[in-house]
Amino acid sequence: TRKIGLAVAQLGPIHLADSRESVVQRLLAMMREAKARQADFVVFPELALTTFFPRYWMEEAEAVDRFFEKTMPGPATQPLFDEAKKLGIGFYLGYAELTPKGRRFNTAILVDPSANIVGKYRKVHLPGHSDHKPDAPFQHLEKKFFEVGNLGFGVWDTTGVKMGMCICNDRRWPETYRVMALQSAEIVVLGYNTPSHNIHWDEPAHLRTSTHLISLQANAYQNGLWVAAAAKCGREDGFHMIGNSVIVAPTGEIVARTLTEADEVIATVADLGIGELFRQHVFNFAKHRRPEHYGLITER
Ligand code: CDT
Repeated sequence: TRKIGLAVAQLGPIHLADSRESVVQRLLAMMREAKARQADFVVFPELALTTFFPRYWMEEAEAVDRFFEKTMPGPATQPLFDEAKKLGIGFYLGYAELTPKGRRFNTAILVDPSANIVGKYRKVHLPGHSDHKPDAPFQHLEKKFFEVGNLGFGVWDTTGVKMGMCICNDRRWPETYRVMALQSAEIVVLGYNTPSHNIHWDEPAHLRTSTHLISLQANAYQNGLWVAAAAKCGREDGFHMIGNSVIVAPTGEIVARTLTEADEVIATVADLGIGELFRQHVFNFAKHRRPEHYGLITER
C-alpha cells in the first residue's frame, strides 16, 4: 500500500526577545533531522515564528508591526523554502498573516517538496476573547487579533496523499475533521499553542493534555485519518504551554509522541492503507452515513 514518511517538529519556547531568524535556524535544524529520518513531510506548529503573542494586551497596530508576516515567504522565512527544495521535503507552517488589504488571520500553509505553496488555511475556531482582562494572569486575544478564517477546510493532493489542515482549537471540533474526510483527506496536519492554565475556568491542569489527545485520537479513528500535531510548548517568558506532540494512526492509536517540551522531532512511516480499511468498512461514508438525520448541525 501507499506510504508516506511523516514527521512532526515540535518547538520549545520562543521568548519575546527571540528573533525570527533564530527561530528559522531551529526550524531548519529540525527539517534536516526530519529528512534524515525518512520524512517526506514535516509539520511545524501554529504561529511558529514568534512567541504566542495573543497572551499580551496591545493595540492591533503594534501586534501587526511585531508579529505578523506581510509576505510569505519573506526575508526571514525564505531559507525554509530554499532548504525544503534542496532536501525535497514538504512542510506545514503556521504564522500570523497580514493580507495586502490589511486583514489579519491565524494562518497555515502547505508547501510541497518543490517549495511551492500549494494550500492555505485560515483558522476558523478562534478561542479566547477580545476585551482586556486585567485580572487574568495572561490574555488569550485571538478574537481581537484575528478574523475568522474565510477559506473553509480544504484538502490538497501533495506528496502523493490527500492532506488537510487545521489549527489548534479547530482540533477539538468534530466538524473540522469530518468536512475534510468528506473530501477524502487521508492525513490532517495541525499546529497548536495550548496554555497549560485555562484563564476562563479552573480546569485541572492534566485535562489540558488529556482533552488534547482524546480529540486527536477520536477524530483520527472516526474519520479513518492519520493526524499529525505539532506543539509549541514549554515556558515562553514564564508562560507554560503543553507539549505532547503526536502522530495518531487511523486506529486512534498514538504511534509517536514527544518526550520533552523543547525542540524535538518525531517521525513515522504512515501506511495510508490503514485508513482505507476503516473507510471501506465501519466508516464507509457512502454506505452507512445518514446525512438526512444530521441537518441540525448546519442549521444551528
Ligand atoms: N491556540 C489555541 O487555539 N489554543 C487553545 C486554547 C484555548 S483556551 C482559551 C486550544 O484549544 O488549545
